[in-house]
Amino acid sequence: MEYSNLISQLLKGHPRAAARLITFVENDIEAAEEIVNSIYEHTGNAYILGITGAPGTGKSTFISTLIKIYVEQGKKIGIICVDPTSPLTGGALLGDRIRMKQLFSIDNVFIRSMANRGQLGGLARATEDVIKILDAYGCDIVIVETVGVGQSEVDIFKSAHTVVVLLVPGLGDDIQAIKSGIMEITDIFVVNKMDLPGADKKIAEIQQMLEFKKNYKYDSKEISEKFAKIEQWTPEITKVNSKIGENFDELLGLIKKHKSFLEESGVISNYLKNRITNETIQILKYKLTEKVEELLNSDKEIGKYIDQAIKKSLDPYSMANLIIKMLGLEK
Ligand SMILES: Nc1nc2c(ncn2[C@@H]2O[C@H](COP(=O)(O)OP(=O)(O)OP(=O)(O)O)[C@@H](O)[C@H]2O)c(=O)[nH]1
Ligand SMILES: [Mg+2]
Repeated sequence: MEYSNLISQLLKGHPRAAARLITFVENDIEAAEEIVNSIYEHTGNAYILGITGAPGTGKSTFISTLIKIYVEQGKKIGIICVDPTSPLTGGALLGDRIRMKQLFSIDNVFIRSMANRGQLGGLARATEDVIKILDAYGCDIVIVETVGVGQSEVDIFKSAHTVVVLLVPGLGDDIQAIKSGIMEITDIFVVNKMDLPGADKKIAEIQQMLEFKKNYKYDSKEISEKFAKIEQWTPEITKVNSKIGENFDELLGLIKKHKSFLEESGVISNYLKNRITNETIQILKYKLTEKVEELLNSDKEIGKYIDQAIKKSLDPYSMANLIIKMLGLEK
């Protein structure tokens, strides 16, 4: 098999093999398929932390401090910086990467940036594959960092065991900046920059927001089934100073508490079910779209439908239903 050499190096913990395999899964879905097929049985050991926050809330500083503590504990860490808004790997992320790499030895910390450069099957699919590679590589913890915007993040965070959202003292703009879908899957709110005035006020604002949300968020059956964890877990709120590592003991305690909750409540099995379902949907969306596009470009029958649609004797919904029938997918 084409990738077997690289995969055996990956499983032995060679960072260059990890880097190369990641490039393959980002750029080539057939490669992704082959690679994931081979490494899948070696995954499932990493704890996945999703971290988000509006620009400037201190994500990079926070993550650096977190990595430092985990590395001191002897853990191997993978960091995936996802920027769904940037057409290219952003300068800021790249700067962070260089700074972080200077801070840590390459053996224990693996950092990778991903941006939305037309990845096949979407960013969530690619991120999920990169998580698997870092898992098989032997990372104890994989941190997925994103900026606080967009639906793709909600999809990305469906892979995370624990979702941490950073906010800062001051006006509530940062709360506004986080999409409501993210709020609903947040396990721990962290008010960063606790050294600045207003940290406790921000904590009170978050509490208030959660109270307000509690009244309607569980009404949505779809959401509660998708994220059963939110029914049983009340999001924790804490404050830290990422610059000097103040109050990180408490934060780490909360992450541990959430991990124990997942395991002891049995919600972990629901999490796994959701994660696998979500991932499969991402892959299917890509594969089915590809199949349909193939059909649209090659099949004469469909050419006729398109002509009919132009003449207004067939509408696009009816045409889509006909295509579903042609694919043998009708109920
Ligand atoms: N006072 C104070 N400043 C902090 C703290 N954490 C981070 N900062 C500062 O806040 C600024 C932004 O921090 P970053 O870590 O770059 O924030 P970020 O969220 O990664 O920013 P983007 O990558 O641009 O989205 C920097 O000047 C940090 O030094 C903190 O706990 N207290
Ligand atoms: Mg940053």
